[in-house]
Amino acid sequence: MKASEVLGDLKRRFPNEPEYHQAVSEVLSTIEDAYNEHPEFEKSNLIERLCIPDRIFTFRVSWMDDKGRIQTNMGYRIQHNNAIGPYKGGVRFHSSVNLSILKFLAFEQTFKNSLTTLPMGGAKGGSDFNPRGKSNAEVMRFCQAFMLELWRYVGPDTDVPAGDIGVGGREVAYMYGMYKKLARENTGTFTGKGIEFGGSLIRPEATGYGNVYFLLEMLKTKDIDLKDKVVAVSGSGNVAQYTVDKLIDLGAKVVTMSDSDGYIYDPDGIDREKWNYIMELKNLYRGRIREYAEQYGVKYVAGARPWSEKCDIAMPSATQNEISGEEAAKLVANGCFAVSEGANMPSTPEAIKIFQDSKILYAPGKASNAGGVSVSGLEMTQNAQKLSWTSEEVDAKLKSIMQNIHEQCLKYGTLSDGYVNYVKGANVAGFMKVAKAMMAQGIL
Ligand code: NDP
Ligand code: 2IT
Repeated sequence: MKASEVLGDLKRRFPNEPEYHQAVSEVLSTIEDAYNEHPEFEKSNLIERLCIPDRIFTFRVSWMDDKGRIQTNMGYRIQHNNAIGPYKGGVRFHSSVNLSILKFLAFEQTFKNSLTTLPMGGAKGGSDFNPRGKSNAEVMRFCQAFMLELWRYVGPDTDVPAGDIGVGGREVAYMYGMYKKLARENTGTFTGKGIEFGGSLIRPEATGYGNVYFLLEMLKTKDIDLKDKVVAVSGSGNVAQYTVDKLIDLGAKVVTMSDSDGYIYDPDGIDREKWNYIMELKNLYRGRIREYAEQYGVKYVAGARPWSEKCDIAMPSATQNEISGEEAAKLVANGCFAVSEGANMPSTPEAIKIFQDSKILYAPGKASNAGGVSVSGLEMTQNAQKLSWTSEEVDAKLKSIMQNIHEQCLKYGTLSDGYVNYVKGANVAGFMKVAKAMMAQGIL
Protein backbone atom coordinates (compact mmCIF):
# COMPACT_ATOMS: atom_id res chain seq x y z
CA MET A 1 0.00 0.00 0.00
CA LYS A 2 1.24 3.53 -0.82
CA ALA A 3 2.00 5.81 2.15
CA SER A 4 -0.65 8.25 0.93
CA GLU A 5 -3.31 5.52 1.02
CA VAL A 6 -2.54 4.23 4.50
CA LEU A 7 -4.24 7.00 6.47
CA GLY A 8 -7.53 6.68 4.58
CA ASP A 9 -7.44 2.94 5.06
CA LEU A 10 -6.77 3.27 8.81
CA LYS A 11 -9.65 5.75 9.16
CA ARG A 12 -11.97 3.30 7.44
CA ARG A 13 -10.87 0.29 9.47
CA PHE A 14 -10.52 2.08 12.82
CA PRO A 15 -13.15 4.84 12.83
CA ASN A 16 -13.78 7.02 15.89
CA GLU A 17 -10.08 7.13 16.83
CA PRO A 18 -9.28 10.79 16.07
CA GLU A 19 -6.12 11.08 18.19
CA TYR A 20 -4.64 7.97 16.54
CA HIS A 21 -5.46 9.34 13.07
CA GLN A 22 -3.93 12.71 14.05
CA ALA A 23 -0.62 11.18 15.20
CA VAL A 24 -0.35 8.93 12.12
CA SER A 25 -1.24 11.78 9.78
CA GLU A 26 1.50 14.01 11.25
CA VAL A 27 4.17 11.36 10.74
CA LEU A 28 3.05 10.31 7.25
CA SER A 29 2.98 13.92 6.06
CA THR A 30 6.67 14.36 6.88
CA ILE A 31 8.32 11.05 5.91
CA GLU A 32 7.13 10.80 2.32
CA ASP A 33 10.43 11.84 0.69
CA ALA A 34 12.50 9.51 2.86
CA TYR A 35 10.01 6.71 2.19
CA ASN A 36 10.04 7.20 -1.58
CA GLU A 37 13.82 6.90 -1.67
CA HIS A 38 13.40 3.28 -0.57
CA PRO A 39 11.10 1.39 -2.98
CA GLU A 40 11.76 -1.78 -0.96
CA PHE A 41 9.69 -0.28 1.89
CA GLU A 42 6.56 -0.21 -0.21
CA LYS A 43 7.14 -3.72 -1.54
CA SER A 44 7.06 -5.03 2.02
CA ASN A 45 4.05 -2.89 2.99
CA LEU A 46 6.18 -1.33 5.69
CA ILE A 47 4.03 1.70 6.53
CA GLU A 48 0.90 -0.29 7.19
CA ARG A 49 2.85 -2.69 9.41
CA LEU A 50 4.41 0.22 11.27
CA CYS A 51 1.14 2.08 11.86
CA ILE A 52 -0.91 -0.84 13.20
CA PRO A 53 0.09 -2.02 16.69
CA ASP A 54 1.56 -5.52 16.99
CA ARG A 55 -1.11 -6.39 19.56
CA ILE A 56 -3.57 -4.87 22.03
CA PHE A 57 -4.61 -6.35 25.35
CA THR A 58 -7.95 -5.22 26.80
CA PHE A 59 -9.17 -6.35 30.20
CA ARG A 60 -11.65 -5.63 32.97
CA VAL A 61 -10.29 -4.36 36.29
CA SER A 62 -12.60 -4.79 39.29
CA TRP A 63 -11.65 -3.43 42.70
CA MET A 64 -13.29 -2.51 46.01
CA ASP A 65 -13.58 1.16 47.04
CA ASP A 66 -13.46 2.42 50.65
CA LYS A 67 -17.24 2.09 51.01
CA GLY A 68 -17.10 -1.60 50.12
CA ARG A 69 -18.59 -1.11 46.65
CA ILE A 70 -17.13 -3.00 43.72
CA GLN A 71 -16.02 -0.71 40.93
CA THR A 72 -15.08 -1.72 37.41
CA ASN A 73 -12.66 -0.01 35.03
CA MET A 74 -11.11 -0.96 31.71
CA GLY A 75 -7.41 -1.80 31.43
CA TYR A 76 -5.27 -1.77 28.27
CA ARG A 77 -1.76 -2.43 27.04
CA ILE A 78 -0.77 -1.64 23.49
CA GLN A 79 2.42 -3.30 22.27
CA HIS A 80 3.05 -1.22 19.19
CA ASN A 81 6.43 -2.23 17.77
CA ASN A 82 9.49 -4.09 19.09
CA ALA A 83 11.80 -3.95 16.07
CA ILE A 84 14.59 -2.18 17.96
CA GLY A 85 14.07 -3.45 21.51
CA PRO A 86 11.54 -4.63 24.11
CA TYR A 87 8.20 -2.82 24.14
CA LYS A 88 8.58 0.25 26.35
CA GLY A 89 6.22 3.01 27.40
CA GLY A 90 4.15 4.49 30.18
CA VAL A 91 0.81 3.72 31.79
CA ARG A 92 -1.84 6.45 31.98
CA PHE A 93 -4.69 6.56 34.53
CA HIS A 94 -7.25 9.19 33.54
CA SER A 95 -10.99 9.13 32.99
CA SER A 96 -10.48 10.07 29.32
CA VAL A 97 -8.33 7.02 28.52
CA ASN A 98 -9.58 5.04 25.51
CA LEU A 99 -8.09 3.06 22.65
CA SER A 100 -7.65 6.09 20.40
CA ILE A 101 -5.57 7.95 22.97
CA LEU A 102 -3.45 4.92 23.85
CA LYS A 103 -2.91 4.02 20.19
CA PHE A 104 -1.65 7.54 19.43
CA LEU A 105 0.64 7.41 22.44
CA ALA A 106 2.05 3.95 21.60
CA PHE A 107 2.61 4.99 17.96
CA GLU A 108 4.45 8.18 19.00
CA GLN A 109 6.44 6.27 21.61
CA THR A 110 7.87 4.01 18.90
CA PHE A 111 9.48 6.98 17.10
CA LYS A 112 10.49 8.73 20.32
CA ASN A 113 12.21 5.64 21.67
CA SER A 114 14.00 5.19 18.36
CA LEU A 115 15.35 8.76 18.66
CA THR A 116 16.80 8.14 22.14
CA THR A 117 19.50 5.91 20.59
CA LEU A 118 18.67 3.25 23.22
CA PRO A 119 17.26 -0.18 22.29
CA MET A 120 13.57 0.26 23.13
CA GLY A 121 10.42 -0.52 21.15
CA GLY A 122 7.15 1.36 21.64
CA ALA A 123 4.16 0.63 23.90
CA LYS A 124 1.56 2.37 26.05
CA GLY A 125 -1.07 1.23 28.52
CA GLY A 126 -3.56 2.55 30.97
CA SER A 127 -7.01 2.67 32.39
CA ASP A 128 -10.04 4.94 32.58
CA PHE A 129 -9.58 4.81 36.38
CA ASN A 130 -9.43 8.37 37.74
CA PRO A 131 -7.03 8.64 40.71
CA ARG A 132 -8.32 12.14 41.57
CA GLY A 133 -10.10 12.15 44.93
CA LYS A 134 -9.30 8.47 45.61
CA SER A 135 -7.73 7.45 48.92
CA ASN A 136 -4.29 5.93 49.06
CA ALA A 137 -5.85 2.54 49.89
CA GLU A 138 -8.15 2.77 46.87
CA VAL A 139 -5.24 3.61 44.58
CA MET A 140 -3.33 0.62 45.96
CA ARG A 141 -6.25 -1.77 45.46
CA PHE A 142 -6.80 -0.50 41.95
CA CYS A 143 -3.10 -0.85 41.01
CA GLN A 144 -3.03 -4.39 42.40
CA ALA A 145 -6.19 -5.36 40.50
CA PHE A 146 -4.77 -3.83 37.29
CA MET A 147 -1.60 -5.92 37.67
CA LEU A 148 -3.56 -9.16 38.20
CA GLU A 149 -4.11 -8.98 34.43
CA LEU A 150 -1.18 -6.92 33.13
CA TRP A 151 1.58 -9.05 34.71
CA ARG A 152 1.10 -11.80 32.10
CA TYR A 153 2.07 -9.52 29.23
CA VAL A 154 5.12 -7.71 30.61
CA GLY A 155 8.67 -8.63 31.65
CA PRO A 156 12.20 -7.18 31.68
CA ASP A 157 12.95 -8.33 28.12
CA THR A 158 9.43 -8.22 26.65
CA ASP A 159 7.60 -5.09 27.79
CA VAL A 160 8.61 -2.58 30.46
CA PRO A 161 5.89 -0.14 31.64
CA ALA A 162 6.42 3.17 33.49
CA GLY A 163 4.44 6.28 34.52
CA ASP A 164 2.44 8.87 32.59
CA ILE A 165 -0.58 11.04 33.49
CA GLY A 166 -2.03 9.85 36.82
CA VAL A 167 0.80 7.36 37.33
CA GLY A 168 3.79 8.52 39.37
CA GLY A 169 6.12 6.95 41.91
CA ARG A 170 3.29 5.85 44.20
CA GLU A 171 1.36 3.99 41.49
CA VAL A 172 4.48 2.43 39.91
CA ALA A 173 5.51 1.10 43.34
CA TYR A 174 2.11 -0.51 43.96
CA MET A 175 2.05 -2.04 40.47
CA TYR A 176 5.62 -3.28 40.66
CA GLY A 177 5.04 -4.83 44.11
CA MET A 178 2.11 -6.85 42.76
CA TYR A 179 4.02 -7.77 39.61
CA LYS A 180 6.88 -9.25 41.65
CA LYS A 181 4.50 -11.29 43.76
CA LEU A 182 2.84 -12.82 40.69
CA ALA A 183 5.90 -13.23 38.44
CA ARG A 184 8.20 -14.39 41.25
CA GLU A 185 11.18 -12.46 39.93
CA ASN A 186 12.99 -9.24 40.75
CA THR A 187 14.43 -7.95 37.51
CA GLY A 188 13.01 -4.45 37.39
CA THR A 189 10.02 -4.85 35.04
CA PHE A 190 8.88 -1.20 35.39
CA THR A 191 10.83 2.01 35.35
CA GLY A 192 10.25 5.01 37.57
CA LYS A 193 10.61 2.73 40.59
CA GLY A 194 11.57 4.06 44.04
CA ILE A 195 15.25 4.62 44.59
CA GLU A 196 15.29 1.95 47.33
CA PHE A 197 14.15 -0.84 44.98
CA GLY A 198 15.90 -0.39 41.68
CA GLY A 199 14.81 3.07 40.55
CA SER A 200 17.24 5.42 38.84
CA LEU A 201 18.31 8.77 40.21
CA ILE A 202 17.04 11.63 38.00
CA ARG A 203 14.13 9.59 36.54
CA PRO A 204 11.50 11.82 38.25
CA GLU A 205 13.29 14.91 36.92
CA ALA A 206 14.17 13.49 33.50
CA THR A 207 11.28 14.60 31.27
CA GLY A 208 11.26 18.19 32.51
CA TYR A 209 15.04 18.53 32.65
CA GLY A 210 15.37 16.89 29.24
CA ASN A 211 12.89 19.31 27.72
CA VAL A 212 14.87 22.28 29.04
CA TYR A 213 18.12 20.73 27.70
CA PHE A 214 16.45 20.40 24.30
CA LEU A 215 15.20 23.99 24.47
CA LEU A 216 18.76 25.17 25.22
CA GLU A 217 19.99 23.42 22.07
CA MET A 218 17.27 25.11 20.00
CA LEU A 219 18.06 28.53 21.50
CA LYS A 220 21.77 27.99 20.78
CA THR A 221 21.03 27.79 17.03
CA LYS A 222 19.72 31.38 17.29
CA ASP A 223 22.27 32.63 19.81
CA ILE A 224 19.55 33.30 22.37
CA ASP A 225 20.24 33.13 26.12
CA LEU A 226 17.56 31.53 28.32
CA LYS A 227 18.31 33.82 31.25
CA ASP A 228 15.48 36.28 32.08
CA LYS A 229 13.23 34.89 29.33
CA VAL A 230 9.55 34.72 30.27
CA VAL A 231 8.19 31.17 30.06
CA ALA A 232 4.58 29.94 30.10
CA VAL A 233 4.30 26.36 31.37
CA SER A 234 1.05 24.38 31.44
CA GLY A 235 0.29 21.50 33.79
CA SER A 236 1.51 21.12 37.36
CA GLY A 237 2.29 17.40 37.43
CA ASN A 238 5.58 15.56 37.12
CA VAL A 239 6.72 17.02 33.81
CA ALA A 240 5.69 20.61 34.56
CA GLN A 241 7.24 20.55 38.05
CA TYR A 242 10.72 19.58 36.89
CA THR A 243 10.57 21.81 33.83
CA VAL A 244 9.98 24.74 36.19
CA ASP A 245 12.69 23.47 38.56
CA LYS A 246 15.34 23.56 35.82
CA LEU A 247 14.08 26.86 34.39
CA ILE A 248 14.42 28.50 37.82
CA ASP A 249 17.98 27.12 38.11
CA LEU A 250 18.89 28.65 34.76
CA GLY A 251 17.47 32.08 35.55
CA ALA A 252 14.33 32.04 33.39
CA LYS A 253 11.10 33.56 34.67
CA VAL A 254 8.15 31.12 34.75
CA VAL A 255 4.86 33.01 34.92
CA THR A 256 2.20 30.30 34.50
CA MET A 257 1.26 26.77 35.58
CA SER A 258 -2.10 25.04 35.31
CA ASP A 259 -4.24 22.00 35.97
CA SER A 260 -7.47 20.80 34.41
CA ASP A 261 -9.45 23.43 36.37
CA GLY A 262 -7.52 26.56 35.32
CA TYR A 263 -4.20 28.40 35.41
CA ILE A 264 -2.25 30.79 37.64
CA TYR A 265 -0.39 33.86 36.37
CA ASP A 266 2.43 35.13 38.58
CA PRO A 267 4.00 38.25 37.02
CA ASP A 268 6.98 38.11 39.42
CA GLY A 269 7.80 34.55 38.36
CA ILE A 270 7.79 31.30 40.34
CA ASP A 271 10.88 31.34 42.57
CA ARG A 272 12.45 28.51 44.56
CA GLU A 273 10.29 29.04 47.65
CA LYS A 274 7.10 29.09 45.57
CA TRP A 275 8.26 25.98 43.70
CA ASN A 276 8.73 24.15 47.02
CA TYR A 277 5.16 25.13 47.89
CA ILE A 278 3.91 23.67 44.58
CA MET A 279 5.81 20.43 45.18
CA GLU A 280 4.13 19.99 48.55
CA LEU A 281 0.73 21.10 47.29
CA LYS A 282 0.74 18.71 44.33
CA ASN A 283 2.67 15.69 45.59
CA LEU A 284 1.81 15.62 49.30
CA TYR A 285 -1.65 17.18 49.67
CA ARG A 286 -2.66 16.50 46.05
CA GLY A 287 -4.31 19.94 45.96
CA ARG A 288 -5.30 22.26 43.11
CA ILE A 289 -3.16 24.96 41.45
CA ARG A 290 -5.85 27.52 42.41
CA GLU A 291 -4.47 27.32 45.97
CA TYR A 292 -1.18 28.84 44.72
CA ALA A 293 -3.07 31.95 43.65
CA GLU A 294 -4.70 32.18 47.09
CA GLN A 295 -1.36 31.65 48.85
CA TYR A 296 0.56 34.29 46.86
CA GLY A 297 -2.25 36.68 45.91
CA VAL A 298 -1.85 36.31 42.14
CA LYS A 299 -4.31 35.92 39.27
CA TYR A 300 -6.18 32.63 38.80
CA VAL A 301 -8.21 32.02 35.66
CA ALA A 302 -10.71 29.18 35.97
CA GLY A 303 -11.57 27.01 32.99
CA ALA A 304 -8.82 28.40 30.75
CA ARG A 305 -5.32 27.59 29.50
CA PRO A 306 -2.35 29.94 29.91
CA TRP A 307 -1.64 30.66 26.22
CA SER A 308 -3.19 34.12 26.12
CA GLU A 309 -0.52 35.41 28.55
CA LYS A 310 2.49 37.18 27.06
CA CYS A 311 5.63 35.03 27.03
CA ASP A 312 8.86 34.44 25.12
CA ILE A 313 8.74 30.66 25.36
CA ALA A 314 5.88 28.16 25.81
CA MET A 315 6.37 24.71 27.31
CA PRO A 316 3.04 22.82 27.20
CA SER A 317 3.32 20.02 29.77
CA ALA A 318 -0.22 18.84 30.55
CA THR A 319 -1.94 16.82 27.84
CA GLN A 320 -2.75 16.30 24.13
CA ASN A 321 -4.39 19.02 22.02
CA GLU A 322 -4.02 21.69 24.69
CA ILE A 323 -2.97 24.42 22.22
CA SER A 324 -5.58 25.28 19.58
CA GLY A 325 -4.88 27.19 16.37
CA GLU A 326 -6.35 30.31 17.94
CA GLU A 327 -4.15 29.98 21.01
CA ALA A 328 -1.06 29.40 18.84
CA ALA A 329 -1.84 32.57 16.89
CA LYS A 330 -2.17 34.46 20.17
CA LEU A 331 1.18 33.14 21.40
CA VAL A 332 2.94 34.20 18.20
CA ALA A 333 1.21 37.60 18.16
CA ASN A 334 2.41 38.13 21.74
CA GLY A 335 6.03 37.56 20.71
CA CYS A 336 6.54 33.91 21.68
CA PHE A 337 9.54 32.66 19.67
CA ALA A 338 9.98 29.09 20.95
CA VAL A 339 7.65 26.21 21.83
CA SER A 340 9.14 23.06 23.33
CA GLU A 341 6.64 20.33 24.13
CA GLY A 342 6.79 18.44 27.44
CA ALA A 343 3.45 16.73 26.87
CA ASN A 344 2.68 14.30 24.05
CA MET A 345 0.99 15.98 21.05
CA PRO A 346 -0.11 19.10 23.00
CA SER A 347 -0.32 21.22 19.83
CA THR A 348 -3.20 20.67 17.43
CA PRO A 349 -2.31 20.38 13.71
CA GLU A 350 -3.62 23.95 13.26
CA ALA A 351 -1.28 25.19 16.02
CA ILE A 352 1.73 23.40 14.51
CA LYS A 353 1.03 25.00 11.13
CA ILE A 354 0.94 28.46 12.71
CA PHE A 355 4.22 27.91 14.59
CA GLN A 356 5.96 26.64 11.47
CA ASP A 357 4.49 29.27 9.12
CA SER A 358 5.71 31.90 11.59
CA LYS A 359 9.17 30.25 11.49
CA ILE A 360 9.48 30.14 15.26
CA LEU A 361 11.42 27.38 17.04
CA TYR A 362 8.98 24.51 17.52
CA ALA A 363 9.91 21.10 18.97
CA PRO A 364 7.41 18.21 18.95
CA GLY A 365 7.12 16.15 22.12
CA LYS A 366 8.57 13.02 20.61
CA ALA A 367 11.91 14.86 20.43
CA SER A 368 11.76 17.32 23.32
CA ASN A 369 10.11 15.10 25.95
CA ALA A 370 12.20 12.00 25.17
CA GLY A 371 14.32 12.57 28.30
CA GLY A 372 11.83 10.67 30.46
CA VAL A 373 11.93 7.45 28.51
CA SER A 374 15.68 7.89 27.97
CA VAL A 375 16.35 7.75 31.71
CA SER A 376 13.90 4.83 31.84
CA GLY A 377 16.23 3.12 29.38
CA LEU A 378 19.15 3.97 31.65
CA GLU A 379 17.19 2.52 34.60
CA MET A 380 16.81 -0.73 32.63
CA THR A 381 20.56 -0.82 32.00
CA GLN A 382 21.35 -0.24 35.68
CA ASN A 383 18.89 -2.98 36.70
CA ALA A 384 20.40 -5.42 34.21
CA GLN A 385 23.88 -4.68 35.56
CA LYS A 386 22.59 -4.76 39.16
CA LEU A 387 24.20 -1.45 40.03
CA SER A 388 23.22 2.20 40.23
CA TRP A 389 24.80 5.32 38.84
CA THR A 390 25.13 8.70 40.56
CA SER A 391 22.86 11.66 39.76
CA GLU A 392 25.74 13.33 37.96
CA GLU A 393 26.35 10.31 35.74
CA VAL A 394 22.67 9.97 34.80
CA ASP A 395 22.21 13.71 34.27
CA ALA A 396 25.28 13.85 32.00
CA LYS A 397 23.96 10.92 29.94
CA LEU A 398 20.52 12.58 29.73
CA LYS A 399 22.07 15.82 28.51
CA SER A 400 24.10 14.05 25.84
CA ILE A 401 21.04 12.06 24.64
CA MET A 402 19.00 15.28 24.30
CA GLN A 403 21.84 16.92 22.39
CA ASN A 404 22.03 13.91 20.12
CA ILE A 405 18.27 14.03 19.44
CA HIS A 406 18.63 17.71 18.60
CA GLU A 407 21.43 16.91 16.15
CA GLN A 408 19.30 14.24 14.48
CA CYS A 409 16.52 16.82 14.08
CA LEU A 410 18.93 19.26 12.44
CA LYS A 411 20.28 16.56 10.15
CA TYR A 412 16.90 15.41 8.85
CA GLY A 413 14.83 18.56 9.37
CA THR A 414 16.85 21.51 8.04
CA LEU A 415 15.03 22.95 5.02
CA SER A 416 16.63 24.65 2.02
CA ASP A 417 15.98 28.12 3.48
CA GLY A 418 17.75 27.12 6.71
CA TYR A 419 14.58 26.84 8.84
CA VAL A 420 14.61 23.71 10.98
CA ASN A 421 11.41 21.69 10.76
CA TYR A 422 11.86 19.71 13.99
CA VAL A 423 8.71 17.69 13.29
CA LYS A 424 10.12 16.43 10.02
CA GLY A 425 13.58 15.91 11.54
CA ALA A 426 12.28 13.85 14.47
CA ASN A 427 9.88 11.81 12.34
CA VAL A 428 12.37 10.97 9.60
CA ALA A 429 15.19 10.11 12.03
CA GLY A 430 12.88 8.01 14.23
CA PHE A 431 11.25 6.34 11.24
CA MET A 432 14.42 5.38 9.35
CA LYS A 433 15.87 3.44 12.25
CA VAL A 434 12.69 1.46 12.93
CA ALA A 435 12.14 0.90 9.20
CA LYS A 436 15.64 -0.48 8.67
CA ALA A 437 15.28 -2.77 11.70
CA MET A 438 11.94 -4.06 10.41
CA MET A 439 13.30 -4.64 6.91
CA ALA A 440 16.28 -6.58 8.27
CA GLN A 441 14.07 -8.87 10.35
CA GLY A 442 11.71 -9.94 7.55
CA ILE A 443 7.94 -9.90 7.26
CA LEU A 444 6.57 -10.27 10.79
P1 NDP B 1 0.80 14.14 35.78
O1 NDP B 1 -0.39 13.28 36.02
O2 NDP B 1 1.88 14.17 36.78
O3 NDP B 1 0.34 15.64 35.53
C1 NDP B 1 -0.55 15.94 34.52
C2 NDP B 1 -0.87 17.43 34.58
O4 NDP B 1 -1.61 17.80 33.43
C3 NDP B 1 -1.73 17.80 35.77
O5 NDP B 1 -1.47 19.13 36.13
C4 NDP B 1 -3.12 17.64 35.20
O6 NDP B 1 -4.12 18.39 35.88
C5 NDP B 1 -2.94 18.17 33.80
N1 NDP B 1 -3.90 17.52 32.90
C6 NDP B 1 -4.03 16.18 32.69
N2 NDP B 1 -5.02 15.94 31.83
C7 NDP B 1 -5.53 17.14 31.53
C8 NDP B 1 -6.59 17.54 30.68
N3 NDP B 1 -7.32 16.65 30.00
N4 NDP B 1 -6.83 18.87 30.57
C9 NDP B 1 -6.10 19.78 31.26
N5 NDP B 1 -5.09 19.46 32.09
C10 NDP B 1 -4.82 18.15 32.21
O7 NDP B 1 1.35 13.69 34.34
P2 NDP B 1 2.78 13.99 33.71
O8 NDP B 1 3.29 15.29 34.16
O9 NDP B 1 3.60 12.78 33.86
O10 NDP B 1 2.41 14.06 32.14
C11 NDP B 1 2.13 15.30 31.48
C12 NDP B 1 2.31 15.12 29.99
O11 NDP B 1 3.66 14.73 29.72
C13 NDP B 1 1.45 14.02 29.33
O12 NDP B 1 1.14 14.42 28.02
C14 NDP B 1 2.41 12.83 29.28
O13 NDP B 1 2.03 11.91 28.28
C15 NDP B 1 3.71 13.53 28.95
N6 NDP B 1 4.94 12.81 29.27
C16 NDP B 1 5.17 12.30 30.49
C17 NDP B 1 6.37 11.66 30.77
C18 NDP B 1 6.70 11.13 32.13
O14 NDP B 1 7.78 10.58 32.28
N7 NDP B 1 5.86 11.27 33.12
C19 NDP B 1 7.38 11.48 29.72
C20 NDP B 1 7.06 12.12 28.47
C21 NDP B 1 5.87 12.74 28.27
P3 NDP B 1 -5.17 17.65 36.88
O15 NDP B 1 -4.40 17.40 38.12
O16 NDP B 1 -6.27 18.62 37.03
O17 NDP B 1 -5.60 16.39 36.17
O1 2IT C 1 5.45 9.46 27.16
C1 2IT C 1 6.49 9.00 27.68
O2 2IT C 1 7.57 8.98 27.08
C2 2IT C 1 6.39 8.48 29.04
N1 2IT C 1 5.34 8.57 29.65
C3 2IT C 1 7.57 7.81 29.68
C4 2IT C 1 7.67 6.37 29.23
C5 2IT C 1 8.71 5.55 29.94
O3 2IT C 1 8.73 4.35 29.64
O4 2IT C 1 9.47 6.06 30.75
